[in-house]
Amino acid sequence: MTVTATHCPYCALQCAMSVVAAPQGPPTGPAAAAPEVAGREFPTNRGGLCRKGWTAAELLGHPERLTEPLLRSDDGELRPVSWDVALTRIAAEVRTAQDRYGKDAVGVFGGGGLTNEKAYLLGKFARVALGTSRIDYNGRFCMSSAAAAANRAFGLDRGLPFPVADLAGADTVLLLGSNVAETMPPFVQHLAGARDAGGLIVVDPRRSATAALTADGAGLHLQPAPHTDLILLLGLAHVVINGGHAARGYLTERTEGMEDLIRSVAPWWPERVQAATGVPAALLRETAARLAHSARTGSCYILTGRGIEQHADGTDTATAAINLALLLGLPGSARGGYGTLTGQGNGQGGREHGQKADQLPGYRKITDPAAREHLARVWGVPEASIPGPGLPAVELLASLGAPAAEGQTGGVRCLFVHGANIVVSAPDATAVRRGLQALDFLVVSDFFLSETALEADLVLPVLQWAEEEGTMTNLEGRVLRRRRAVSPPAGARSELWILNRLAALLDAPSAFPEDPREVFEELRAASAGGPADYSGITYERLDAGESLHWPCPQGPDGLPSAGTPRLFAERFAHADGRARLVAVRAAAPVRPSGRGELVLATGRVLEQYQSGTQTRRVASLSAAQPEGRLSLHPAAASGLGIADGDWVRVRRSGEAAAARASSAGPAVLVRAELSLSVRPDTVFLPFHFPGSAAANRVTEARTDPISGMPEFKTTHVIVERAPVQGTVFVPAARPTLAAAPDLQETP
Ligand SMILES: Nc1nc2c(c(=O)[nH]1)N[C@H]1C(S)=C(S)[C@@H](COP(=O)(O)OP(=O)(O)OC[C@H]3O[C@@H](n4cnc5c(=O)[nH]c(N)nc54)[C@H](O)[C@@H]3O)O[C@H]1N2
Ligand SMILES: Nc1nc2c(c(=O)[nH]1)N[C@H]1C(S)=C(S)[C@@H](COP(=O)(O)OP(=O)(O)OC[C@H]3O[C@@H](n4cnc5c(=O)[nH]c(N)nc54)[C@H](O)[C@@H]3O)O[C@H]1N2
Ligand code: SF4
Ligand SMILES: [Mo]
Repeated sequence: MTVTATHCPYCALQCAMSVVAAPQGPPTGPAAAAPEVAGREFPTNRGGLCRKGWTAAELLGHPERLTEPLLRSDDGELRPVSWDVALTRIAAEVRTAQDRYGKDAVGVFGGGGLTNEKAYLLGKFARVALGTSRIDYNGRFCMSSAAAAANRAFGLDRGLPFPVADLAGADTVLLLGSNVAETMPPFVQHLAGARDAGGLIVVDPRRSATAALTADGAGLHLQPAPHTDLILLLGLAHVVINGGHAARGYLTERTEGMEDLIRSVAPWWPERVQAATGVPAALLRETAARLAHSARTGSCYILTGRGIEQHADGTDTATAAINLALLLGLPGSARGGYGTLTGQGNGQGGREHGQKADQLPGYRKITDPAAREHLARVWGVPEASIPGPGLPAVELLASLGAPAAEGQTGGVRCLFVHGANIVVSAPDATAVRRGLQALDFLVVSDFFLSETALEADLVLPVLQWAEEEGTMTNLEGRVLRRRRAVSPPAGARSELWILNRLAALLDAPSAFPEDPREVFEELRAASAGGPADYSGITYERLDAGESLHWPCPQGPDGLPSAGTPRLFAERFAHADGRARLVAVRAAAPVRPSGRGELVLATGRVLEQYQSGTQTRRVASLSAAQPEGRLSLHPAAASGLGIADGDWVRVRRSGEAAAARASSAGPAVLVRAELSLSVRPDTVFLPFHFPGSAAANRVTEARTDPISGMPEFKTTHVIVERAPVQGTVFVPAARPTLAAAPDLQETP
């Protein structure tokens, strides 16, 4: 057996694991023992893994694994074809679409799970081989609000500007809209210090597993009405300022914008905040006092998750959290800090190397002339040939298949999807599926037949985590090596190989190496001098076990830096070195009308990951969470005549649906689970399940004007009892060459 040191395929904690596998052989075949994983010592997980990590080896050699390209034939079925046929067909479709409608008729949708090498080459492929501006990725649904807020406050966005292990010394941690106990279980050990000191403060409308960690004197749970965090944060800032707890010296020395900030929080005294959020004024005061005391005498951190970021005002809400941290003097100090908990495995690296519509590698802006010149040099192409900014994900998806007159650019007509399952995970998913069906050609690269792949004209089988080499950048901005532990099945190909072949067929004017190490060498040069500078990082240094956080420049003396575990100690990244307090204002909260309306919040459960393509195929995980269930408070349920286990229909409430009649999706049909963990005015549904259980059938494509983040966390809905007929759809059902059957309601 061989033992390979690598990291988990799933989330941004990137827990270290060893894969134990039979040497060289493919993981299938009766003779070879199935690969296994074990936790490995590492600062983020300290040997621990969660249930998803422990069972990750089941993805290797899985019977549903794709091993041949599949092309939709005239009868509508997906049928195996050779790689030659597949690639030649793609090149022809790209040429046809671009000749007819212009370069931007071809689009690319990437993912935050791709390695740095794949993300980088995909961005280059779009700009250089396709010449299109139309590229964006699922990180838009994930980190874009927190990123936009950090960029405007600090001049730089690295999720955690400090190593996770620093939290060990914290006596107070304010965790806003993050459920780490289910979304990053090994992370909980880093909260032990704060819990012991009674200082874990969780803000979540639900009594989540993480909120429950505050029990028995370990801390406080603030349970605001959904989508009122901005007001809550303005209220906390109000109390800190009025109580004389603002870090005056720090603010004068290191920040700009205090005057405006004071004015913006003045209208939010605790009793008014209580009326808007439901959080008692006394609890607000207690929280502010605790934070202020800890910031002065101990160690205090403020961390945010998707619960406050995935809103149509997510950038402003994340900004309000940063403002509070700055008021307390935390960012860049030895007394604590602020950070956001990045979600996807390479959610950090994936947002740095050019998959984003407005971005070039190294976290450079695509509109910056110097950045364009630099990339033009690295790529060996004229600067003018690099397209300008494209469309953020929701707009890109809204443009799919939009008609255009001959010779004019309309919407995207031909789309490449790499590492996202948008039929399940994008807002207003019914409209997204319609958009995919309106395309002239859809190419999906995946290793399983995801719900999005089921819509494709061509599916390309690619490599998964333990079959490939590359790098990932975790939630701390630490660059890690992903290593090949097993041989891929014959027939599957790496995405680097695919992009290399397609670039050649499209006569691309630059090289597209297929060797990950070579791609990383190019990425080093491409990122050099940018905010996310990787030029001092090499596979050799990573393989030697060095811990390297970006920025890690190659110094002028030729000596690489030791990386930057902690940012902002001396200065922030704005030209003048100072952070910006950006005054933000809250709109009046929109409460459910009371006419049977409830607020739907969506999110995650421990055993399922994202759209579920992977975890729904792991037996023990899908046994633990076989279907999406709607958490409903017993008081709300009895008013609606709903009992535990009843089937319920969830649809957008009348007004919202009528206003957007064209996009009003069909209802969600799931079973209700009565639970005291949700407020009586709120229901919760995980988004991991497809078909009639898909939460995103009812979410709307309403976005934050700054970040383009969709409003995933609040949708006003009507919930009714719904007798259903037909077999219960078991998501892990196989074979999967047919679409998941929708449940039918009895007439
Ligand atoms: N098991 C599992 N783990 C995962 C993932 C997964 O799919 N499954 N995905 C990974 C990824 S990509 C991400 S982005 C992270 C996400 O990790 P988290 O941010 O922890 O996950 P969510 O469940 O989306 O949301 C967190 C909490 O926000 C709360 N919430 C909802 N609305 C509001 C609100 O208005 N205000 C406040 N304060 N809270 C609210 C929800 O009740 C929920 O408990 O998880 C990563 N880890
Ligand atoms: N309602 C609601 N919707 C949400 C959210 C929410 O909280 N509520 N959260 C949002 C968030 S934070 C996120 S991150 C998104 C995630 O949503 P998705 O983008 O759908 O994420 P995944 O399910 O991880 O999809 C990744 C797909 O790519 C495949 N894949 C994995 N690795 C690779 C690779 O290396 N190459 C290729 N080609 N394919 C690969 C997987 O098999 C899977 O089919 O969902 C968003 N949608
Ligand atoms: S916490 Fe995240 S990285 Fe760690 S084992 Fe679980 S899914 Fe994998
Ligand atoms: Mo995410």
